[in-house]
Amino acid sequence: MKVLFFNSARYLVIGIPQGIAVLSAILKKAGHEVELFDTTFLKPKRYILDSKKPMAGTTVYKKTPYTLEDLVKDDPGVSIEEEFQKKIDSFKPDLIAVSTMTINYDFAMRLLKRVNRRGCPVIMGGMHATICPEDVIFRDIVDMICVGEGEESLLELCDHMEQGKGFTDIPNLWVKSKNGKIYKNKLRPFVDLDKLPHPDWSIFDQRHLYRPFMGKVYKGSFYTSSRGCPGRCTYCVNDRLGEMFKECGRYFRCQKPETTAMHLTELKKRYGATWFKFGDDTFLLQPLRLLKELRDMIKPLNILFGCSVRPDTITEEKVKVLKEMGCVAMSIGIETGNEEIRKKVLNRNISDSQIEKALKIINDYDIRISTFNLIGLPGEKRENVFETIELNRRLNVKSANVYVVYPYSGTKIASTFNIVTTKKNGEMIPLSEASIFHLSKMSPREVEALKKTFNLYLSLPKELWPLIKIAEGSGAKSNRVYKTLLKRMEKIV
Ligand code: B12
Ligand code: SF4
Repeated sequence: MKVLFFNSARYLVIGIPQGIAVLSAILKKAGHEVELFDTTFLKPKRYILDSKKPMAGTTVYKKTPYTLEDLVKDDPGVSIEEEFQKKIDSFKPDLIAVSTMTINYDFAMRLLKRVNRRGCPVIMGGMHATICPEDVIFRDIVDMICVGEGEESLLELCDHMEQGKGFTDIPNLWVKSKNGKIYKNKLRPFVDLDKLPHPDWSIFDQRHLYRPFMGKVYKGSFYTSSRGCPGRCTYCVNDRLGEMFKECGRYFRCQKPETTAMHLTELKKRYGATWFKFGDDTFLLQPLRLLKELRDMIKPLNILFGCSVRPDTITEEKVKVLKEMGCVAMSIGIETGNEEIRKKVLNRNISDSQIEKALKIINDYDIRISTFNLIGLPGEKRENVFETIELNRRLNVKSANVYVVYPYSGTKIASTFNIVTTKKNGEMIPLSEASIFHLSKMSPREVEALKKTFNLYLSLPKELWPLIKIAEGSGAKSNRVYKTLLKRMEKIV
């Protein structure tokens, strides 16, 4: 069977999607032929860098000897649909296997509609198909979807298709028959994470491995050693997923240290990867005992890595073990500096003092911290955003990611506030326009202005705050002031 994976990423949003990497490895191992159509490095004709409204607030990083833009500067602008058509015509796939998060879904659908698939069926999997299966299966272009994990289901589907067997009853798949009937099959138990093969990075453009860190460039990408999160934060899909998959096994599971170590060793050997970002939702949920075993196994590899953590999982012992293992960066969700909003609105039962204690430990071990912050939260006022800024300042945070909360389908926030995230034409309201949901007590304009200037308020001395206030505006003077302040901020980083 010939399977064409389709990664519908935005231009230059790099990082190897682990879903495709693992599924490709499984199919190849079983003798199927795999190719990839990936939009990450296809420079759209008439592409203007930075012309789009940003999704996140401005952050600045240490300069590296070369940038991702340098790596793509000689690439010609292309018509993405023509490239897709060429790929279909040359490879002649028996199945197109699409993987998307919600954010990439519309783009994938648009492209699929514009090409002639020569009758090739389409299966869609990934976070969007999992969380919104009803919406996806009713699209004409989609023949099947995978709800949840795809390792066993996609392999079974390909085997059945190749052998000419029926495939309407494969667990985790919803299948549309020729007469339009939809078979919604039961869910299967979670896969055994220790039986997974090494992720297949070979089908990807190797520029995905570009990893700048603190002024140097390394090679590497994502690796996930656990799946699931027991948290029930109201803005996160895990709240819904935990419920959906409760009969499939323990929702949070982790790989044995020897499996993780074996895969990292192989990825270093095959692709020269020395910098990994663990994609685990909350890396330190793993017990100390397992972390110590992992440390002992991967220390000789001499790799550097980053991971995402929740403040309430931080202990000095765990951070020490991670440091010894090669941890150089941690992303940590503060979300808001207002404890009441954090606890009541976001359902994160984490106090300011827990956050402060956690960050102090991480700082003490000289691990670079980047915080995740949300603004535009339900009921939030301007002064609450400043509580978030002040908390980050108190903790001496140098790198803060700030997003306007987006009420994804399937999250508690979306259901509580009856939010529909699609426009009349069926396409999704982009992330960069999240402020129009108007959940906070601020105007969308003010939320956008604070997103833009959050890091200026965080990094620059308070004497400059009146100027930053001017930079919040959108006129010519505000833009001039904004650019000057941005330059000041770049000097500090
Ligand atoms: C790593 C990661 C990233 C990375 C890398 C993305 C990439 N290229 O893969 C980066 C940092 C770039 C990223 C960015 C963002 N991310 Co992110 N990310 C993750 C994370 C932590 C892990 C994903 C992962 O690799 N999982 C492991 C693999 C094995 O699982 P999987 O992809 O789901 O694949 C399995 C199944 O879904 C299925 N499957 C997948 N594809 C297919 C295809 C077929 C055909 C079949 C049959 C099956 C199948 O089989 C796979 C194996 O079981 C998830 C959290 C999570 N738990 O999933 C969030 C997550 C996917 N991200 C999320 C979000 C919101 C974002 C951002 C929008 C954040 C932001 N505000 O900027 C950006 C968007 C970037 C962009 N512009 O495209 C949300 C998505 C919500 C949604 N409704 O889509 C998640 C779920 C986080 C969360 N808890 O809310 N992200
Ligand atoms: S802790 Fe993070 S991954 Fe877990 S539910 Fe909350 S936001 Fe989602």
